[in-house]
Amino acid sequence: MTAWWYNAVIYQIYPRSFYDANGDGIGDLPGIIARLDYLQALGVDAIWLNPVYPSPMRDFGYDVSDYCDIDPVFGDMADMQKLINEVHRRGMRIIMDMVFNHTSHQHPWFKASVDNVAPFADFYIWAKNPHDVNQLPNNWRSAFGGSAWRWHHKKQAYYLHSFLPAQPDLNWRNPAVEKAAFTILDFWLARGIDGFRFDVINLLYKDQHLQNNPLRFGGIGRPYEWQQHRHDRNQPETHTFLQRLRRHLDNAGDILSIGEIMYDKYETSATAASFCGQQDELHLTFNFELLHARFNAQAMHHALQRWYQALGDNWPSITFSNHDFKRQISRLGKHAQQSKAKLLAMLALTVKGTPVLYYGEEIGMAEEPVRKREIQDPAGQFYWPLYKGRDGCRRPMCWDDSEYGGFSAQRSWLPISPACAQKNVQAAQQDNNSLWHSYRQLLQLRRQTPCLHAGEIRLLPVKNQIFCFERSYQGTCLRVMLNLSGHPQKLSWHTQHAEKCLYNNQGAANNVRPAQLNPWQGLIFHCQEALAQDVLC
Ligand code: TEU
Ligand code: CA
Repeated sequence: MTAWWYNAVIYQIYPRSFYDANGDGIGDLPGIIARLDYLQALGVDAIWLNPVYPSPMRDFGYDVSDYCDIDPVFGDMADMQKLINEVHRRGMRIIMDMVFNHTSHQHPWFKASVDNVAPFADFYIWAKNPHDVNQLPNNWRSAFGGSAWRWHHKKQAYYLHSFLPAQPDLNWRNPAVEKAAFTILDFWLARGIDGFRFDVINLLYKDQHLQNNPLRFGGIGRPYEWQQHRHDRNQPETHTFLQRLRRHLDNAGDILSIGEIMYDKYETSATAASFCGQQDELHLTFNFELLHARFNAQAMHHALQRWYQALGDNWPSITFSNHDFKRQISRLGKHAQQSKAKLLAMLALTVKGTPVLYYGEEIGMAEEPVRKREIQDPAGQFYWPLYKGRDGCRRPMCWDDSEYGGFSAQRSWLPISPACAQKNVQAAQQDNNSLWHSYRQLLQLRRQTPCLHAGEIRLLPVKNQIFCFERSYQGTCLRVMLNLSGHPQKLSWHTQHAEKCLYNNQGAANNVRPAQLNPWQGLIFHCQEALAQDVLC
């Protein structure tokens, strides 16, 4: 039996911003339930929710204070159970976010750890410099600014926080932590959850001796990036832990584990791939190299080729957006955004791998930074104006052109984007030429065409800015040709055979053997396997 996620398309929902059912300005679980029919009609197979657990919301849910409940702002356990059931009733799946590197400082474990209550005293990473208590234990830095250490007066020790001081890091060298984590997984599995997205999973283990990270001379960006993260990430123990995690989940059934691997621009997606192991660690990991790749044929080709090579027999995930990065359409340059977005949708949904889409991507929601006084993201508050934070990609979903974007009955937690008046679900559904219709058609085509989700892939050399690849499966061969340029590009296509066009992102699919591709045009053809070798796009 093939695991469910091989041929699935996952849709990421940022729950605060999807749909507000009770009119308090914040999205919630009943809101997601109310929009499941929309997602089913769009044609996605699974949803991934960012954290919805009780939380003081310093990092909007990535600071969990109880892993086995729902924050009242989103609803309650009954709403969650209803959501799980309603998702399943539609033949869809649901993935929860698991934040195991750290908890909230409000979590009872942390409070008990501070008070040295057994068995929690060593649940977190506490340290003291033996020579001088006034000195930080080492030079590690927090991703959200400043030192990664904070002095705790009551405990008379420093604790480690890789993110906010309100997010103390758990001590994974303590076996009781792993045990507690598996109990949490079991809690959600018993309620029908189909998979987990594991937050910054390569950060769980830190160097046992807390050695200083080597500096990175000439580093750019945040001071966090001015050092090599040799001792606060990617420790060998992570791999053996992930093997235990994999066995635990596989024993529980057909459960997906997809890991977020934190790596910087000095590393490649091979780092992310390494946490899939020999198909015995995570099922999938995210590849941010693809997300940051320039929008041209060569860059896409390289990024994908590197990803596939690094993965070997492991299965790829494909993603171009999430809740941490600038929205994809705004990374494509100002010119011809809609045409480029259609092409990128085609790429994401036809290359080999499990696509993970981000809410609003299907209507081309753009990045819209908020004003300084409206900033909610702690990273934006700390680094502004050097870095404006992640609010710009977390604005409420645009459902219609009404005052609050059809998202809520009142002012929302982040302002509704002014662009909602034009770009919204209702308008997109009414316009046959919209990006939304491209997504829907592609999702349908993918579902009906096993070759597009299960097929092997062969990337062809880039020529004339055309990104070209073939998918093959059980005797079927499909050739996808994408013109990633604003110019018409000639095709040197050697076959004499007329071939059936399956999809054309610029109109009807009846254009057999064209001599050229229009600017930003993408086509999918049936090809004959025997011809594959001598075909060059
Ligand atoms: O993100 C990891 C992470 O630190 C970066 O992607 C971060 O968002 C970037 O450096 C910007 O500063 C994960 C979650 O996806 C993110 O939302 C959380 O804030 C973070 O972990 C902490 O849990
Ligand atoms: Ca609400």
